[in-house]
Formats: sequence, C-alpha cells, structure tokens
Amino acid sequence: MYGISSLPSSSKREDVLEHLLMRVKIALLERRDRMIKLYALRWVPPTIQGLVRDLRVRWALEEAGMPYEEVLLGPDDQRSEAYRKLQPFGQVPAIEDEGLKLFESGAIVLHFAERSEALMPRDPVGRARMHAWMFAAVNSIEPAIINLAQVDLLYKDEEWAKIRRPALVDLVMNRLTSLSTWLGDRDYLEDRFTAGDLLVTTVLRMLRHTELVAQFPNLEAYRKRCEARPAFQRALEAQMAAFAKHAPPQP
Ligand SMILES: N[C@@H](CCC(=O)N[C@@H](CS)C(=O)NCC(=O)O)C(=O)O
Repeated sequence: MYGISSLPSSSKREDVLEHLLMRVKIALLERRDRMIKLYALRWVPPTIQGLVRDLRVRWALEEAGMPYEEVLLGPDDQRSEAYRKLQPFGQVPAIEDEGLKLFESGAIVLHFAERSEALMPRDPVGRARMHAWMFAAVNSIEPAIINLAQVDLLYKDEEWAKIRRPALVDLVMNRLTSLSTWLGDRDYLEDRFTAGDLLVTTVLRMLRHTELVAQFPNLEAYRKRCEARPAFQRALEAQMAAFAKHAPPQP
C-alpha cells in the first residue's frame, strides 16, 4: 500500500491527467483518420431510395463488422474536381480506406471481402466462384435490369420507351430464368453466403417496382433470405436515415 506521502502532489496529478487526456485525444484523431470513409448521396427521390449503390458497400461493411463514417454528397460535390479525383464519373459509391481511394461498387465490395471471411471463403475455389458471381451480378444481370428500371422509372411516358420495354422485359426474364434454374433449392448461389449473393441481391432489388422476381418463387425467397440478414437491415436503415435527415422541405 502507498502512504499519503507517496501520492503525486496535486500539480503533478494535473500533469499526469493532462498527459493522459492528450494521449486519448491523439488516439481518437488517429482512429478517425483510419476510419473507412464511404461517399454516398445526401438525398434521392423515394423511388430510388434503398437502391442507391452505396447500399452494397454499407452491407459489406456491416457483414464484415468494419465501422465506417459516411460523407454525404450533393450535386455540386459530385461535380467538383476534388470528388472526381475519388470517383472519375462523379458517381457513388467511393471510399477512402487508409489512404486507398476506390470507386465502383463491385471493386469496393471485393476489397472488403478480401479482408473478411464473412464475405469471402478462404479456399481458392470458393474465392474464384465468388468472383464469378460478383462479375455475373454487375456484368450479366445488372445491365438488363438497370435498363428496364430506367425505362420504367425515368422515361415511362416516352414513345421510344414504350417500344423498347417488351424487349427489355424479355431479356430480364431470360436472366431471371437462368438464375432461378441455377439456384434451384439452395439457400445461396454457392454453399454459403458470399459477396456474390450480396451483389446479386442488390441487383434483384432494382426490380422491386415490378412483379418479375415474384414469378420465380425460389428467387423471391432467396432475395428475402438475403435481405433478412441483420447486416443488410442495418445497412438499409443507415442509407434511409441519411435520406430522411436531408429530405428537402415539402412545398
Ligand atoms: N458502376 C458504378 C455505377 C455507379 C452509379 O451509377 N451510381 C449512381 C447511384 S446508384 C450515381 O451515382 N448516379 C449519379 C450520377 O450518375 O450522376 C458502380 O457500381 O459503382
């Protein structure tokens, strides 16, 4: 036990406290610098809320248990020279992770998948299969679906859109049929949840304004199974919270 005389004098105690406080402040600043920054949109109209592609990254980070801070952008920020250095096309998402600047949702999800077994199997075959599904999501499935979604949500009254739509529906149905056949009665595209399922699910969500996915009960159940994951729920909640906070005033 220490006697009274061995306790530091009060001025010494203040020095020690000040020193400790400074150490805590430095640690906090360092942590902030190391924190993953996710660039997302401040607000979008309700028709596309819950579909914006930063959702993929939020979901991946939630699955991996990696904390992040969001940087919300308005149209001027997207156009700015500074942001174009992060995302050459002025789109979202983009991230900064310990000095690495990265864009393209697929590349960002892959970057985090490589750091988390929650998203990517560690065996080479499992990894390669996950890569294939990630590419399939953004390259084979998404283009057809995004074309249809754009016609329906942005141009539905245009004559050209009315003419183009049936062929787009055919193409989407073709992709959904193939996906449904592959999935069969599995829970996930391979033998466990991976970043491939994450991307495919976010792509299927883009058809939420139609009944097309519902025509394939196994695909519909798959989408719901993936969306029921707590990490997805937290990601969606975070995206929606940002939109709610920055909603323009009602006229
Ligand atoms: N291939 C890109 C597409 C990014 C993209 O289209 N982002 C949309 C939001 S989901 C966007 O930023 N749109 C605004 C714009 O194009 O100006 C990716 O997957 O990251």
